[in-house]
Amino acid sequence: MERTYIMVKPDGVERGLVGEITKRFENKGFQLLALELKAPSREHLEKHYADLSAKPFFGGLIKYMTSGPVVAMVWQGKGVVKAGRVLLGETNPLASLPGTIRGDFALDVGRNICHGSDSVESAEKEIALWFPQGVISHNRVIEKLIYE
Ligand code: 3AN
Repeated sequence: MERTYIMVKPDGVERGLVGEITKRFENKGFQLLALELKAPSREHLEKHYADLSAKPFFGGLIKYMTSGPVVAMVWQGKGVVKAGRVLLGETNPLASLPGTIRGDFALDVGRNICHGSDSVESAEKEIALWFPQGVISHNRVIEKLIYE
């Protein structure tokens, strides 16, 4: 079953949006496999955002991401990587439709509340980086109400 890494960024935690974001993934039917409030180091975030290291906003991004704790989560379910990105909205919140997390709660690309893996491959890399101890696989009794 597909898994993705979702993270509420420091602005989302500070603004009290952890429950709101988590609720949307639960409502959709996805299954929570891991959740932890973390204060990642600069080095850890530089690994997470390694693909963006040449971007002009990289310094500001790392500074913002170390400005407070984040909530790291792993969600599982059918098509969860792509569907998670749909729930989040576009990178630029102003281009995000109402009904999406960024569309409903954010204005600025540099304060866009949440992160979601952009492919199955990067999801597995990010899950290994943020949860090296592994996640909790468990069977839900409601599975037959969600999947045909
Ligand atoms: P996404 O988070 O939607 O996958 P990425 O991976 O392109 O988008 O960017 C990662 C993060 O870098 C974004 N969530 C945002 O916080 C920041 N970012 C992206 N583009 C910009 C930009 N033009 N200016 C400032 N920050 C940016």
